[in-house]
Amino acid sequence: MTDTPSPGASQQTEWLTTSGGVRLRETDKSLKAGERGPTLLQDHHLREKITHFDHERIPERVVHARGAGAHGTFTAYGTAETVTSAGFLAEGRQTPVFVRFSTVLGSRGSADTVRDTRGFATKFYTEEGTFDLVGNNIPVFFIQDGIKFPDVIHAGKPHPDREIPQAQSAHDTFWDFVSLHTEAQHHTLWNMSDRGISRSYRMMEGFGVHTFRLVNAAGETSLAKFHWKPKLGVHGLLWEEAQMLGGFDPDFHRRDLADAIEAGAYPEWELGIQVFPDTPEQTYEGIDLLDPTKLVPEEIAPVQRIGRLVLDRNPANFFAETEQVAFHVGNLVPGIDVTDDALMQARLFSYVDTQLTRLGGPNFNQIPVNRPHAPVNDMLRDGCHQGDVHQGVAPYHPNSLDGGCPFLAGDPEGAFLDNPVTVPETVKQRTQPASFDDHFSQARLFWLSMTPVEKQHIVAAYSFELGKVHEPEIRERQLQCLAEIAPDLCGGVATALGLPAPEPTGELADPEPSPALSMLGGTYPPDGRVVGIVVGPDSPADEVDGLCAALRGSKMTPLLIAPTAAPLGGDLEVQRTFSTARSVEFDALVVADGAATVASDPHVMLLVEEIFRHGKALLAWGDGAEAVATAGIAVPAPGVKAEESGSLVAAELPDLLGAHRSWERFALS
Ligand code: HDE
Repeated sequence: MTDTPSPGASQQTEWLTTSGGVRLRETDKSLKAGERGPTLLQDHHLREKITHFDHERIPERVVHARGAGAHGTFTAYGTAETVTSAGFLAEGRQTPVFVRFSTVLGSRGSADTVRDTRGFATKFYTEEGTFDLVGNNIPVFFIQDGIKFPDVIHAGKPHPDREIPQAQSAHDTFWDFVSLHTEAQHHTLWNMSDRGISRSYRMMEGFGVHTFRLVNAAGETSLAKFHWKPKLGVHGLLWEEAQMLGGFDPDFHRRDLADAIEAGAYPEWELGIQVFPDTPEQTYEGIDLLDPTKLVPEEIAPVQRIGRLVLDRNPANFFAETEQVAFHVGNLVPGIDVTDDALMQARLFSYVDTQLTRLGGPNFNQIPVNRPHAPVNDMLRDGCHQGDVHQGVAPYHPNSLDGGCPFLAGDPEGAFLDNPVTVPETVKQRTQPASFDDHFSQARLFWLSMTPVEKQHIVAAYSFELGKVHEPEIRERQLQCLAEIAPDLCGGVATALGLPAPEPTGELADPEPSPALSMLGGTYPPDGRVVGIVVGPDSPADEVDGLCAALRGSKMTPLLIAPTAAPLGGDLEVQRTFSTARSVEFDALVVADGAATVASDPHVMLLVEEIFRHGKALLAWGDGAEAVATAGIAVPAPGVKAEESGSLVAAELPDLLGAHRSWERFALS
C-alpha cells in the first residue's frame, strides 16, 4: 500500500504564500488606487490568483467523464501461475491498486444513477511495471471493430444541435444506431436489464471484455477472459429509484463508495479468469473469442478465482487522483498479452492519444497517481510539464557516453516479450469473419437466462427508452430487432408502444440458458447497507442507540430520521429530518417505538410507501408499527415485520438485506 500522499511542494508551510513562496498579508482585497478603485494592473497576487483559477479545468474524458475512484490492494492466490508468469499473480503477492468506476455517456457533472454501462478500470502498480485492466460492468461491447467507436459514442451522446438529453440512451440517435448496427443488440439488452442501473459500484461485476493471451514461465500460451466477482453480489436499482436519485442525490454512487470505505465496509472483489486453449481458430465451443459482442457462459468455462481486491482508502484529492488517473490498455506486464480483437487493437492506440489532450502533453505518467511503482529508466525527454531532471547526455541507444546505460533486459531480468504469434499469410482487407454476422443468438441467450421479474424490468426499460424515441421508423426497426431476439420480449414492448409486434425473419437460436447471467439468487453480507430509522420525539433514545450500535457492528450504516435535527433524547445525533430524507437512499427502513405520534406525517407515509413499493425491508417495533398500518400495509408481508424490540430488528436485518429486495413482493403486485 502507498501511504496517504504527502502535501506537494505547494503546501509546505502554514503561511499563505504566492506560488513563488512569498508570504502574503492580504488575500481578500485587491490593490486599488484609493478605497474605491480602480484596481491596479500591478496587483501580482490578484493576477496570479485569477489566472490560475481561469485554468483550473482540463478537458473532461471524451467518454467515462463521470467517475469515482479508490485505492486498495490486490492479493494473488497463486492459482494463475500455471497459465501466466505475471509476477503480481504469484501466490501471496500483494500489489497496490487504484480503481476508477465510471458511467460512459454523461458529462463530468452528470448523475450517477443513469441507465448506462459502467467502467471498472484497475491500475495495478506491480513490481514489473504498471498493468491496467480497463474493463466494464458488462462483458460484451456494442461494436466488433474499434473504427466504429466514434460512431456509437456520437449516437449515444446528446444531440449535437441542442445538446440534450444528458447522460441518457433514451433518444433517437442512440436507438437509430443500435437498430442499424445490430451487433450492438446484445450489449444494449444488458443495458436495458438492471445491470444498467447498478445499486452501487461495490455491487457490480467487472469484465475485461476482450480475450487476452496469457503466457506462462515455459512460454506456453492460452487465451483468457478476466472477471471481477463482487463480495456483495450484483444488484440493481429499480428504474423509479434511479430516476428519483438523479434529483435527490446525483452523487449517489460516488457517496456510497466513499462512505462505505470510510465506515470500514471495504469493497471487495475476487479476480477470476476463464481460460481457453490458444488454438489457431481462437474459438471455444463454437464461440469466436475475437468477437467482443460474445461472451462465454460460465457454465461451459468456469471462472477460476486468482486473487482478491480490497479497496480501503479514499483519494485525498479528487482532481489529483481520480481525474488525472490515466489508464491504458497497452499497460501490460510480462505474462499478459493482447489478442487480435479489432476492438482491442484500436484501444491500444486511443488511450495514450487521448491523454495528450486531456492531461496536456506526453508526461502524464509522471503525475503521482500514474507513476509506476517499478523503477523507471526511459529515454523519453522534455515535453510539456516535464517534472523530472534527467541526468546524462545520451538519451539514445546504444550509446558510449552514459556508460551504455540504460541497458536492455532479457528473460532473467523480466523483460516484456511480444509473444511471437504466427500471422497467417493473408491479404489486407476491410472485412471480418462470417461468425461476426451472428448478432442475435447471444442476446437471446441472455434473455432466456433471466428470471420473470428481471424480464419484466427489461420490457419496462425498452418501453421507456423507445417511448422517448420520436421517429416511428426507429421504433419499428428496433422492435424488429427484438423480434429476432425473443418474440415475448418484442410483444411486451410492442404492447407498451401501441404497435403491432413484428415476426422474426429467421429461425430463433436455441441456446442453453446460463443461470450465471441472472442477478437474482444468493445471499450476501450487508456491508455498507444504509438503514433509515424513523423516530418520533418520544422514541426511546437508549434502545435506538443500541439498534444503531448493533447495525454498525454488522457493518451497516444507520441514519436517524426525525421531525427536526434536534438530538434524540438530548444527545443522540439525528442525520436526516423529515424534509431531507427520501426513501431512495435507504436499503431498509425501520420505524422505531415512539414514532406513533408522527405515523400520519406525510413524509413518513411517503417513506414507508416507497420502501414497500421498492421491495425493501420494512421493520417496526413497538408503536412504530402504526406507521406501517397507516400506510395501509398489512403486516407481516415478505420483508415486512413488526418486532418486539430494537434488538430483534437488528437481528433480522442482515438476512433481509442479504437478498437485496423481497422479490416475492413484485410477484404479488
Ligand atoms: Fe474505452 N476509452 N474505448 N472502452 N474506456 C476511454 O480513455 C476507447 C472500450 C473504458 O476511468 C478513453 O482515458 C475506444 C471498451 C473505461 O479513466 C478513450 C474504444 C471498454 C474507460 C477510450 C473503447 C472500455 C475508458 C476516454 C473502442 C471495456 C474509463 C478517457 C475501440 C472493456 C477509464 C480515457 C478511466 C476510457 C477509447 C472501448 C472501457 C477515449 C477507442 C470495449 C473503463 O481513450
